[in-house]
Amino acid sequence: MFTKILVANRGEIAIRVMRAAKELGVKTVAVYSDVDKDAPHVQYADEAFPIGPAQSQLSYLHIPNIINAAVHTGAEAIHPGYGFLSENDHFARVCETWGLVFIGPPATAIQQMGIKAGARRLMEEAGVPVVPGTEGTVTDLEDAKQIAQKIGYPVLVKASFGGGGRGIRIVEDADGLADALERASREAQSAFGQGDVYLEKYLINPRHIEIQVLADKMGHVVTLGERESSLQRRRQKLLEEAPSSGMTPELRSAMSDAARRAALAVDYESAGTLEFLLDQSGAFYFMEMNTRVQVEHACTEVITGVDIVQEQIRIAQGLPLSITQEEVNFSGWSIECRINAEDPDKEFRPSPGQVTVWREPGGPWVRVDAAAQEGYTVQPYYDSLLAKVVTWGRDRDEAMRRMARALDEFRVEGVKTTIGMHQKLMTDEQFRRGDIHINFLAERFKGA
Ligand code: MV4
Repeated sequence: MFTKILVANRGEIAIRVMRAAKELGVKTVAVYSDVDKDAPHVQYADEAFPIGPAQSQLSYLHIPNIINAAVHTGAEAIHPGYGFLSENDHFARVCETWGLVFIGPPATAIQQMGIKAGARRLMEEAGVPVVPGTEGTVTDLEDAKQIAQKIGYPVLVKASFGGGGRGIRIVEDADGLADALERASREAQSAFGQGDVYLEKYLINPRHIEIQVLADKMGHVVTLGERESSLQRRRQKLLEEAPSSGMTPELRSAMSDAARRAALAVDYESAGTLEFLLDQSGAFYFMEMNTRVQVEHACTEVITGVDIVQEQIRIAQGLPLSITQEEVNFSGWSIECRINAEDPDKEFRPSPGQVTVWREPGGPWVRVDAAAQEGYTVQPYYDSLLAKVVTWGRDRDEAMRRMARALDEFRVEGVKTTIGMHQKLMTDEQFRRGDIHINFLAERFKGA
């Protein structure tokens, strides 16, 4: 085992990674920006090293400062968490150059999946269903028109370097195509420094279902079932669950097979997630692959008993997966609510400030991954996630009742949070029926 690893992140995920390391007997190094000197993740770590001023660009995203911290503290490996440098193939390579193990996939896999138009082609070649659309990027308006005509409107223009929903445009008819292509490309160029775009058929109210995979250096790939993450608002996921209420054993098996083929096609290692769209006819399509541990990984941990972060650390060391596919068992249901410091009365704008009261829920089958405490100041510089509340139940109904109880116990004062919105959701008839899709939350909470 490693003796010491550095966690290049902050907040709840930094603590989550350190907990995994601690159970494996591995020492941890936290890094912190000026405003995070006394943050919970710093207090949790065995040691801590400063990496610069508050702005992420100058600290948590500043590769030289992070490498310097690892070299100075004698860490052997770096776990990037999610966000920040987690899907930066250049960072993964720099780590290698310095003799540091990047706890994540090979740089080549990050890169291949990061180029969306290329990933589509790769997946198609690997026998993974993709949404009908262009083969590679669009360069010619006439070609684009022909393809759009063939697949049928509405179509989506997507940026090849986008992700998370940035650089996307819906086109209703042929008249809007030229303008959409030009705008999307310009937007992508300025946001990602790369203007390539491609076309896909626009699916109406699909569900968003993702498959968790683990892959080791020996070529073993294990799938841990699906999570449903349709409940999002403006590209921000708010609630996830596992399994999905829209799933059948046959569909799970088909999607898991596709996920396994996808991972093998890019020689994947570590934990990864295949994102699919499931349309109303029951057909599923590859959307993108997240080459990192995700916020909602906890849902899968709760119903499988597999510690996904520990597996990542083991895999990075060259150890085989601790479980085989046959040993993966699913038990019951899990729901995760993201508690963000956001104001529901102000269109969920971030609500930074000092937390004056903080009392976390507890009791049977309630997991709270958080990095706040009384007196903690929510910074405007970073993500607004304060805590994840994950409940387990023998079935979906029990998991939801338990979540309602847990949310009721949660006391946060000083900043506005999404707790109230989640409480409303727990009693929402349509949600309770599992009748959801990616536009459900926007429709349900119009303007609030
Ligand atoms: C789509 C789609 C419908 N049809 N692609 C949004 C995030 C980006 N990574 C891909 N996204 C979408 N791609 C086709 N062909 C709808 C979305 C989408 C979405 C997907 C998953 C979860 C939430 C979403 C919210 C709006 C749009």
